[in-house]
Amino acid sequence: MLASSLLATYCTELHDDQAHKVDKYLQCFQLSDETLMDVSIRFRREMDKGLCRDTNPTAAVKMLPTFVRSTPDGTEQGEFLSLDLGGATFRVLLVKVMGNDEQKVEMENQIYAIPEHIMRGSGSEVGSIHYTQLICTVHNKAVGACHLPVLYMYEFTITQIDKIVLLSWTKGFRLSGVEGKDVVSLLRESIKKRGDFDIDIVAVINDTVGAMMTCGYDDHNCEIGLIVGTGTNACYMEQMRNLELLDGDEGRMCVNTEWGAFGDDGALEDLRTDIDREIDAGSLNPGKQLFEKMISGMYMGELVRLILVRMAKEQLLFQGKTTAELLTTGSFSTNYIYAIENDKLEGLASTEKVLRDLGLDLSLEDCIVTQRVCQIVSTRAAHLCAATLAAVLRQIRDNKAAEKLRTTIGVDGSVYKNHPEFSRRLHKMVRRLVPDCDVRFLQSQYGSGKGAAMVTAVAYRLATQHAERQRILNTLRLSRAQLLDVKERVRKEMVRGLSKQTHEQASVKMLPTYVRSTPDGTEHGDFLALDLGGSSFRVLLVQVRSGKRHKVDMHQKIYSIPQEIMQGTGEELFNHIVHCISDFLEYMGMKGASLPLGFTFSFPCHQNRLDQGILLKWTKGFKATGCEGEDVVMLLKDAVRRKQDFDLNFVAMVNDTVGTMISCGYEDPKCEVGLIVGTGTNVCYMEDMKNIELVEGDDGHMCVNMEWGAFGDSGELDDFCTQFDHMVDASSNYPGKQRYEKMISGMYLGEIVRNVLIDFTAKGLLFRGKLSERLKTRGIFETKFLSQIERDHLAMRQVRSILQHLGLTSSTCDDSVLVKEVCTVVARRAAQLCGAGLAAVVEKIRENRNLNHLSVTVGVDGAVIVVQETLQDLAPQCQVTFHKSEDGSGKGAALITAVTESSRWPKK
Ligand code: 0WK
Ligand code: 0WK
Ligand code: BGC
Ligand code: BGC
Repeated sequence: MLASSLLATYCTELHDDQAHKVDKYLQCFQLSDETLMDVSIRFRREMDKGLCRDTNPTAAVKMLPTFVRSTPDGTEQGEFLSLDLGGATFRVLLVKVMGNDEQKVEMENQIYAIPEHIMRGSGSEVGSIHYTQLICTVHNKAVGACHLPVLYMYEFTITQIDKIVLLSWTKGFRLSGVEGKDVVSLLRESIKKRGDFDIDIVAVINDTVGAMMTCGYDDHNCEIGLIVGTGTNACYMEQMRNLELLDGDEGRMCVNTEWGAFGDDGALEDLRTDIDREIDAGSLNPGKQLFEKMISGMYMGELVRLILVRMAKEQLLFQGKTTAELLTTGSFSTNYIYAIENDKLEGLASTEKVLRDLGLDLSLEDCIVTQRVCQIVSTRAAHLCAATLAAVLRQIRDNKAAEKLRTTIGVDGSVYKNHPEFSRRLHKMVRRLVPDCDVRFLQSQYGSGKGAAMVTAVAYRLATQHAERQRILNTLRLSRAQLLDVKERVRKEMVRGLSKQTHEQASVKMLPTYVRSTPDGTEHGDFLALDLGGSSFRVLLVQVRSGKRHKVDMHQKIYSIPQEIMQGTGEELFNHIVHCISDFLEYMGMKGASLPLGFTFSFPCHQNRLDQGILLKWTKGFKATGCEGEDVVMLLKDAVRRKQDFDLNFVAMVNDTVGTMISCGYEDPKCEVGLIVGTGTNVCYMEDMKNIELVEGDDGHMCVNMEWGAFGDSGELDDFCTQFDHMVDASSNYPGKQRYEKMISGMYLGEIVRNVLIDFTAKGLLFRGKLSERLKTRGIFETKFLSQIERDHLAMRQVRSILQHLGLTSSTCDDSVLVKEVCTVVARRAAQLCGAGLAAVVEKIRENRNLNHLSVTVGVDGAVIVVQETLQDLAPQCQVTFHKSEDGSGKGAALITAVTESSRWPKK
């Protein structure tokens, strides 16, 4: 034994000489940062090939989907049996997961060695009987014959979470009759053959996934799993949109990279040394798992042995002598390396012991050289692992479009755990290769068994949560029968609104507008138009030219209506309106001009003639006092008089739906319906005079402003109203009013979504049950977010940035998918309800005219939705074209003024 004092004196300079000699000899094993960066870039390319549907079949790195779509969030719970077939051992575990406040995991397990003859025997007989025997002992001891979800993990292709086809054996395994087979049914068969217990195999995962999930339970940032043990491999949470092998773009799924096969297509040929080729040639699977053979524990010791043999043969070691032991494959175990590299002096002592046990006659130099060889081989392994890990980290960073990525890697495996320097070297090189990633390495304390239990617990949690979410969302999903029912009910209310007898009680008021036809192109002149909509006030100069020059030119200015004006006194509101008109006339240099004026006023008004409108009630955000029951034309004129700044030649007042219909009718004479879906919603259409009992005369047509926003105010929609509709109504300006509008229009959709999100969060179905203060704020989830999020091509990360804007900074990718689903469901219901109402309208027009087939155009305005699909389905005999109004209804108001001026219609 070399005395330690002796060692100390000799070491330093002797050590450096020998080390230098070895460094020179093993230059090809020492990879520069540039080379490692290049390996990282090559691996990233391989990842893309594996993810891509076309190149996957030929890709060396298979990027296998795992069907694990989410990591633990701490609410998981249940009892599970876990089977963990790892590199070196087989474990059977009983895992108890206590979620929520307790948040702890209790485990009982037993570890079994896997005899060589089992590893190399035939799969069906030997393997399964052996395992089932072991399972039985744990199972019966723990729980007796009850059904417990079982986890089983190895490297194979997963087609669904419990159907597993083994791609190829790796490491020391070579059982016959298993590759290409579904290992779950093999296990089920063996258990059935035994017949003394039964287990319910719920999920099968790879050990990297187990490691990620095990660590994910304690650190929710964990989205990568790394194994450096007998074999090596990594998995990570990839964006579904990059997983071309599977359908669906939303959310994430864990991908098992199977990076052990990196290089099997020659991608590492320039870096593999002769020693690597010798290892591969002598392995169970030549040409396969080439990257693994440069890194993992099954091969590291052998790499060192082959180098020592070569150096001995080249007289660089052991005075050129070798021994039968040294020449024996596998005689230099990787465990030796852990001891040899323990620390300089102790390590040297271990080196001496290992080499003496190999029958070698040796010197201090030989020990120092051997120690250096171990260092070089294990350092290369750590650095190569860092290079491929860096590629995975960059992929995740780019997926998140994050400046700086902060993430956690769950690690397991005997090399990472037992090698004294491996983890430090790995961390250091990762930091050097991806300095913009803040990476935490979390060593798995309990092996993948716990993680495997997590997968099932998470799968159960996801399934339970999904079922609960769908149960709630189903209350917002309408069937065709329900939509047909809505159509019938709207139709019934239309008839009640038109009839003198039932008009008062009808919720849909069917207000006559005194607009008797659509423009015919003869309109001509300059007009002033005012357009008080839902979200803004416009003043327009509209120049209508008839004949050949048939066109409309417009100059307009848009003014906002501050909340305090909307909800102040009527006088303040109309003063504000007059102030804007004055500003516009100033801006247009038309102060002295007195042009005929048309006023679009988008609120329910009873009209007895075109230039008068009694406001029935305010809707949307308006609440100005002293207006309801008043003639708003008079209120405007009073305000003009108060201002004494200009005069108005008031001609017509129309609802915005009428303005929109007329505006679109100017381009498309078939436009006989006006639809607004904006802050509020409403429809008008050309009705037969004979059906409008409130107005004298049966000839011809008149446009009727349905004010359909109020449909449901007499309970017609109660059986469709959800808890969320009731919440929105209760906190609105007019509880119990405008019920249909509150299920369709822009002022309310965001609020419905916000209330659903709050309910989901309160039930722990979203945002991990953590509600942000901002989300509690009424109106914070604007409807514009809904339409943005709903937009198909909007990537999840944009959804996330909207959620971040709402103070939901810790929302996950899954949360974004769910928020998008809620937006889609709420928007779709609004579109369908609107479509059902419109189907009632166009069907009425068709029946009014005894037509089998009606072709009609609907002029549309407002910032929200399209309803084609439902309308086509519920009114198949009507061919409806939607004409988006580009110029707003102000133009319509001007055209009506023009028609009135040309006294083509009676004012009343
Ligand atoms: C412990 C895990 C097991 C994994 C093993 C890898 O529980 O699933 O396969 O680590 O390390 P090895 O046993 O190959 O060193
Ligand atoms: C633009 C029209 C206006 C109408 C508005 C509705 O010119 O008359 O009231 O659309 O959309 P909102 O402003 O409510 O989104
Ligand atoms: C297998 C992987 C496994 C890794 C670590 C490799 O040989 O192919 O599926 O994750 O070893 O155990
Ligand atoms: C009003 C209607 C208007 C609609 C669209 C509703 O709140 O009652 O008059 O047409 O909003 O702006």
